[in-house]
Formats: sequence, C-alpha cells, structure tokens
Amino acid sequence: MQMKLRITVAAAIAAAAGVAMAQDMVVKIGHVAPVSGAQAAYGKDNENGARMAIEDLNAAGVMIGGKKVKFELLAEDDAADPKQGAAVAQKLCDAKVAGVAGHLNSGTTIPASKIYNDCGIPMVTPSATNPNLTKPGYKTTFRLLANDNALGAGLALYAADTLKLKRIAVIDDRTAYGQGVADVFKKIAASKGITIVDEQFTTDKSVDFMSILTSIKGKTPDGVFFGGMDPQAGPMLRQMEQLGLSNVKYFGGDGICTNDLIKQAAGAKTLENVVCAEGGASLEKMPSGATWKKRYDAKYPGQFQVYSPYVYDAIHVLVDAMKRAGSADPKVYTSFIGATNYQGVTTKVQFESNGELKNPAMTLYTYKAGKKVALN
Ligand code: ABU
Repeated sequence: MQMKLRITVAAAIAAAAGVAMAQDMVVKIGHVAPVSGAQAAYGKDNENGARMAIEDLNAAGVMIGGKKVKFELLAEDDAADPKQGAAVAQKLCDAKVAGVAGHLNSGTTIPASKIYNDCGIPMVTPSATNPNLTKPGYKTTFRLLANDNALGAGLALYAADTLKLKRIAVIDDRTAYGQGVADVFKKIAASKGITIVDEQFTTDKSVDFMSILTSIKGKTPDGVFFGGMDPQAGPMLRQMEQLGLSNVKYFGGDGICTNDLIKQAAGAKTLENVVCAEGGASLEKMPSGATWKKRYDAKYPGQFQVYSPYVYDAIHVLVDAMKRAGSADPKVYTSFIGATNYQGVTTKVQFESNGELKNPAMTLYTYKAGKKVALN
C-alpha cells in the first residue's frame, strides 16, 4: 500500500513537472565557430562562453512576454571555412533559431551575415573583426568588439610612435581577416613614415614559412606584421628564431593574441617580440572580467583563449532585446537590438546605427616569461 502511494505521488510530481515544462517557451539560440581543425582552440573557447551564457540564463529563469523561457543552444562547427559557414548558417535559419552568436572568423561571418539577413535572424559576432561585415548595412548584423580599422591602426601607431620602427615586412594569410588587418596596418604605417620593405603571402593552413622568412630576412626589417591566426604565428615565431630574426618585433591583431600562441611558439624566445592588439579591454579592466574569468576557469580549466566573454555577452544582448520586446520572435525583437544599453561582462553594450559597437576599447599585449601581458 505504502509502495503504491509512493508511486502515485511520484507520478503526480512528474505529471506536474511535465505540465510546467510544457508551459515553458523554448527559445533556440545558434552558435557557430570552428571547433574542428587548426582553429579549434578558439572555437571551443567561444562555444564554452555560449554554454555558460545559456546555463546562467536558464538558472536565472528568464521571462519573456509573461512566459518562462528555456533556452537551447544549437552549436555548429564551420571549421573556419566560408562554404561550411554558409551551410551551417542556412541550417540555423531552417532550424528557426531566434538569434545567432557568431561566427568566429570574418571569412565565415561575412557570407553568413547575408544568409541570416535574408532569413530575418539577428547575429552578433563576438570576434569577426573585418570592417566589411557592417558595410551592407543589414539590420540583423551586430559586432561586439572593435574592428580591424582600430586594431591595424593601433599597432601601426605603436610601431611608429613608441617603438620608432622604420622598416617593416608584412605577411598575410589571404583570409578576409588576415588580408584586411594587414592592409590597414600597411596604410597607417606608411602614413607614419614606415617603409614596407617586403610583402609576402601564406595561407591559413600553412606551417612552413622558411622561404618567405628568408626573403624577408634579406630586406633587414626591424619588424614583421602578420595578418592571420595563431596556428601560423606560432610556427612562424619558431622559424624566425631559427633564421636569426631574433630581434625583430612581431605584430599581429587579435587572431594571434591568444593563450594558445604560447603553446604554438613552443619556447621560441621570439614570443617576447610579439605586440598584438585586441578589440576590447583587458579582462582586468572589463566591468566584471576577473569574476567572470574565475567562473569560466572553474568550468573549463585551461581552455580560455580570447573571445569567450564576448560570446557570453552576445547571447545576453540577444536575450536582453527579447525581454525588452516581450517576444523571442526575430520579426518582433530584432529592431530592439539597436537600442541595446546592456551592462555586459566586457563592456556597456550600445550599438552604432550600422551594428558596430559604440566606443570600443583596444588593448595591446605582449608576452613576458611565457605569459600574455597587457601593455595599456
Ligand atoms: N578577429 C580575428 C579572428 C576572427 C576574424 O576576424 O577572422
């Protein structure tokens, strides 16, 4: 009898929970980054930021339009490949996600932004920095950090005004990001009287740079700028050391400004020649960066790279707009994103009319004793 009663009570609780769950509105949010291939460390860090945001929002119990919401993350891998990026963007449109945090790379984000715009889904990139992203003026495209106009210029000004360099060689990986940031750097460096002594090109798959570095060595530069990512920058630093380019400064944007660069450089002393730029404040200077990072490290030890706090904020920005609109329907809430005034982990988020972040910060870093340290 007692056993039967226990079963009945359990069934009643389950039924009640079932009713409550049925009343919850499920809102799907997409996330896209390369979680396979050479750039997987960035992608996993980004996806961790997305998972942490979804967990926090579900734990907090968000109400939208009077309904309790359960958020679901649809995490996709674009392998940093523009074609795969377009395919997963279409997949997320077909899955009717309410919004997307991503993509990670400019080369995938720019084509994907058109697909999201065509299907009416807003996207907030936490990391793609090519300025061309916001040029079409889509009302569905937002960026949470400074773009490469700021990064390339900041690095060129530092090379000219602080380091007083005169001769810089430029390499880029021919991606939308690498080429774009290198072009900005070259233009501003030249305007400051720096001679671009050599220009070389590689790819985002290459790991042998001996031939282009040998050419560069012949031009006796006092600096090298690399437009690309850390799977190339690390081996390049090792090969610069092997070729005796040990006193040559090495510049790059946020793509090389990672914790993984330390691992990729594998003990090369040239790591200490690096000056790299990120389009936001350092974690220490972010409004709640230090506290957030402690929580992240407890959940995902040793996986932090660069952009996870921006992904965390990107998802909160989407949800903040849904709350203000009283709807998770992109047709209703997308126009509310432009009016965001959200205190995030990374900054107080407000957008320009073209979807760029208002007043983004920029931080320069170097590496000392195997640690990434801010210069400003
Ligand atoms: N911002 C550097 C890495 C991502 C990208 O823009 O391609």
